[in-house]
Amino acid sequence: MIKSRAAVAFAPNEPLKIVEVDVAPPQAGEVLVRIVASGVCHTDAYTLSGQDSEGVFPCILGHEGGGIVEAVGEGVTSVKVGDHVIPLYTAECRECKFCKSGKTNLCSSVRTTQGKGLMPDGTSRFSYNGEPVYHYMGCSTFSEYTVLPEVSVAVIPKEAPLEKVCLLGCGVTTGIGAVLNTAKVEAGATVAIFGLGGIGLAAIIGAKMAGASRIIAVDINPSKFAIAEELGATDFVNPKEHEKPIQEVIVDMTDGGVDYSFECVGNVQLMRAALECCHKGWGESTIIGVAPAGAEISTRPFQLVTGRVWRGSAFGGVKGRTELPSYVAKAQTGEIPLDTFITHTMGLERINEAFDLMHEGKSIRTVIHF
Ligand code: NAD
Ligand code: AHE
Ligand code: ZN
Repeated sequence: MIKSRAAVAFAPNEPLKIVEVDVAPPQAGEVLVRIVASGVCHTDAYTLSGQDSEGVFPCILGHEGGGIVEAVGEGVTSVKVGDHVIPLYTAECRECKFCKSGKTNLCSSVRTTQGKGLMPDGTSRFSYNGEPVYHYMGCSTFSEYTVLPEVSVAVIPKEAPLEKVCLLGCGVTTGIGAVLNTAKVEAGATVAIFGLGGIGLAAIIGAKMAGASRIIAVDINPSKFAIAEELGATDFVNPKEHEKPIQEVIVDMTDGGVDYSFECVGNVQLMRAALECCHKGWGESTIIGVAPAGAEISTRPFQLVTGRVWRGSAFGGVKGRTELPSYVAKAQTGEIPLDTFITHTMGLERINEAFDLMHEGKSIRTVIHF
């Protein structure tokens, strides 16, 4: 057992508490990682809000981290002590039906226990005062030390600054990957991006990389438009400034609708708008935002009959162990400008401020340093 400073979510809607938890050693096929830095993603706030059907409390949130391997369990071969890693909430075992399909990044190897806040053997490595504390999304990066399955870490070059490339553990990779891997936006296409947080802004980078001719940035918080423009957005729409439904505004702006849209908020009404602003015959909308458990999407089936396509994307369709090193390389050359996303940095003891800044719309990403 080692001691680890961690931000524990003891119950939904309560501030995280910084306490010293006990961390059990990595078991067979597992690794112990010292977290150097972690971003705070809206999904952490979503789970803390109690709306996640997989939220188990008490737990250690956080899934956008970077760290260094401190110990490995029996039989671990692909990672060694001292390796720099990014934890993966979408594992990549390379052996399951999903990994072998070539059609998805949704590996099934550890997903069932991960959704219950447990390691693959059905137990937790974290405890506090002798009581179990649950894992989160297979990562729990709001802890100085965490334990992960070997298949849930991507090894990256030691030169890459962990306090920046941690953002590739979720938000930045998700937005870029959704555009390039899931939607496969082509050069010259028109794109609308709903929601300009870490995910939507990364989707703008993806659209720019793809050579989109027009990138329409949509947000109800106009303070997000400046960064969107810096990253390549060409048009800016604040739904609050329009009487008409926002899908109609975009259809009017684009001679019948966009080729691709992305919902990066988690609002089911906006998901409908994102689908319905797509062009008849070929427009494709990708849902990235996570809606509350129980929420449902709706539209007239006629929207699909007339050629629009509705898709979804998890972690941008990216297979982490194989593909994250190339994202890190692009961050190293500046092609993925991570600095633009990091609006705030702070120590773990201030982590609740990071959630406040997100809810107030004042941050893109806060990076927590350990
Ligand atoms: P964020 O809070 O940083 O950004 C959300 C943005 O949406 C804000 O700028 C906000 O002003 C804007 N917004 C809110 N309501 C709006 C509306 N009605 N119309 C237009 N804009 C609106 O969040 P984030 O970290 O960028 O995450 C965005 C969503 O993506 C969340 O639902 C998160 O859970 C989800 N997510 C999904 C994946 C995945 O793999 N599918 C990965 C990461 C995050
Ligand atoms: N537990 C949630 C599911 C939330 C969800 O959809 N998560 C995304 C990643 S969000 C990262 O910020 C995802 O990858 N989904 C695919 C998967 O396997 O979880 C709920 O609502 O039940
Ligand atoms: Zn996330």
